[in-house]
Amino acid sequence: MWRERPTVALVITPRARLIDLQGASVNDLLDHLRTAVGDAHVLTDGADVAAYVVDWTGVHAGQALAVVRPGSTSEVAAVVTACRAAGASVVPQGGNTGLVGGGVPDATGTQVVLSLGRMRTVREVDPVAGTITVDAGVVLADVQDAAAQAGRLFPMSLGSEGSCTIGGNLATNAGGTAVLRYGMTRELVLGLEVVLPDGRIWDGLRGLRKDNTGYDLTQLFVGSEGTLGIITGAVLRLFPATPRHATAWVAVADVAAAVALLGLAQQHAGAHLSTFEIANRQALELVLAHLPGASDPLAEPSDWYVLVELAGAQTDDGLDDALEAILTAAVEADLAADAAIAGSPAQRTALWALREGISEAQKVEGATLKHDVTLPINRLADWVAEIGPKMAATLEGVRPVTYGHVGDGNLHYNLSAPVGGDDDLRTAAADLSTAIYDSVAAGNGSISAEHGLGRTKAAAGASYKSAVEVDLMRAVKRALDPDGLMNPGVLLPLVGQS
Ligand code: FAD
Ligand code: 2HG
Ligand code: ZN
Repeated sequence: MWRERPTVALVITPRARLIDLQGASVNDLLDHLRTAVGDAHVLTDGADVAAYVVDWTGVHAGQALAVVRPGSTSEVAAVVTACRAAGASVVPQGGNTGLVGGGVPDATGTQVVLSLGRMRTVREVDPVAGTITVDAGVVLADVQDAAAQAGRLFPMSLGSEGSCTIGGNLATNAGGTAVLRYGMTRELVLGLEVVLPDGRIWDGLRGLRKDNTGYDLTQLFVGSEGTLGIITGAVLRLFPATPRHATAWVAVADVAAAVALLGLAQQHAGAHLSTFEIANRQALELVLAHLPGASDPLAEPSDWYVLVELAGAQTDDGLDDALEAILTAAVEADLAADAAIAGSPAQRTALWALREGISEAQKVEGATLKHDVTLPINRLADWVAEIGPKMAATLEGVRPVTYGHVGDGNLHYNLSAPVGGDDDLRTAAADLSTAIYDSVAAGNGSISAEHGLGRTKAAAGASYKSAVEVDLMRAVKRALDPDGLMNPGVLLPLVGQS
C-alpha cells in the first residue's frame, strides 16, 4: 500500500476557480491574450485545440479555455501576466510527448495551455566554449542537427526526439539512451531564461562552467514540470562529435546476465560505452508485429536482449575490436548466446529501430500500464524475478513488456493487457501499480526514473516521499508561485487530493 500522505502546514489552492466561464472575465482574458500574441495565436475552436488537450498516451484528455502560442519571451511574459490577473492557471506545453499527463490541461476547461511551439530559434552556437543557446521550443532533433553542423555533439537522445522540445526536456529532466555516458538533462544545461509566475523574466542565460554565487536557480527549474515557471531559453553543453559507432544486438538469458555483461562492457570499452539498453522477448515481439519492416536479427529467440553501442571520434579506430572483445568475453562467461553486429549505418539504424520502436508498438497493441522505475543495478535482476509472479497473480495473462536503460538501473516495466482484456487491465491498474511501487520503494528505488510525476503520479510521488521532502517541495512551490497558478495538480497533488 502507498504510505499515508504527509500532512502539510500550508494549503495552496489554485485561483483558477475564480473564473466564471460564462462571464465577462473570460472574454476580457481572451482579449488580453489576443493583444499579447495576435489573434491568430489564440486558439479556442474545438478542432484547433484538439491536439493540445490530449497527451501522447491518450490517457489524459482535458479541456482548455484557450491555447496560446506566443512567439517570444516577452510575449510569454505578457500571457502569464494576463492569466495571473484573471486568476487563470497556465499549462506549459512543448512537443506534447510527455508520458505522465503533465503537459495537458485538466477537465475543468478553465486552464490556458501555453504552447512554446512557435519559439524555435537556435540563438547561438559556440563550438569552442562548447555551448548552444536555444529557444525552449526548439525540437530536440534540431538541436542535435545544429550541434552536428558545428562539428559537435548534443548527446541527448530520445525516441521522441523528432517532436519533443528542449523546454519539455528540461522541465521533465529527460533521460534517454545516452545517460550512461553523458547524464540526464540536468547535466547538460548551463543556464536558463525563465518567465516567472508573476510575469517577470529571469535571465540566467550564462554559459559559465564555474559559478559559485549562491543557490543554483537553474537546477531548481530542471525537472519542475511547468510548476515553477516557463522556460523560454537555455544554454546547453556540447561535446566532441562521435561519428564512429560499433553496435550489437545481443541475446542474453536474463537480467542478471545483462547486468554482468554491462560490467564486461565497462571494463573493455571504458568511456566509449555510450548505450546499454535491455528489452525482453515480449517487447521485441510487439515491435516485430507492429513496426513495418522490422525483422529479428537473430536466428533463435531469446528471453532477453541487450543493445550495446560504443561511440568514438573519427580517430578512434579500436571500437570494433573492443566490441568484439566484449562479445567474446561474454560468450566465454556464458552471458551471451548470440549477437548481431551492425556492419553498416543501415544495419545500425535497423537495430536501433527495434529498441526505439517499443513504445509505439505497445501503444498499437492496446491498453498499456506504464511504470518507469529505477533500482540499484545490483537489485534489478531479483526485482524482475519477484515482480512477475505478483503481476500474474493480480491479473492472469497480463504481459510485462520490460525494457529500458539497464545501464542506468532504469526499467520501463510496462504492462500490456491480456489478449482481448483491455478493460481487465484498467480495472486491475491500481492494484498492479501499487504492488510495483511498493516493491520499488522497499528496494530503495524511484517510481519515476525519467518521465517525471505529471498528473499520473503526483499523488504517488508525494506518498513515497518523506514528510520533510514534501514540505520542502511545497515551500519552494509557495515561494515562486504563491497563487498556485502554474500547472496545478502536476508534480505535487492539489491539497486534499490523493
Ligand atoms: P511536453 O510533453 O509538452 O511537456 C512535458 C512537461 O514539461 C509538462 O509538465 C509541461 O507542462 C512541461 N513543459 C513543457 N515545456 C515547458 C517549458 N518550456 N517550460 C516549463 N515547462 C514546460 N522521456 C525520457 O526521459 N526518456 C526517453 O527515452 C523517452 N522516450 C520517449 C519515447 C517516446 C516514443 C515518447 C512518446 C516519449 C518519450 N519520452 C522519453 C517522454 C518525453 O518525450 C519527454 O518527457 C520529453 O522531455 C517531453 O518533452 P515535450 O517537449 O514533449 O514536453
Ligand atoms: C523509452 O525509453 C522511453 O523508450 C519511453 O522512455 C518509455 O513508453 C515508455 O514507457
Ligand atoms: Zn526511457
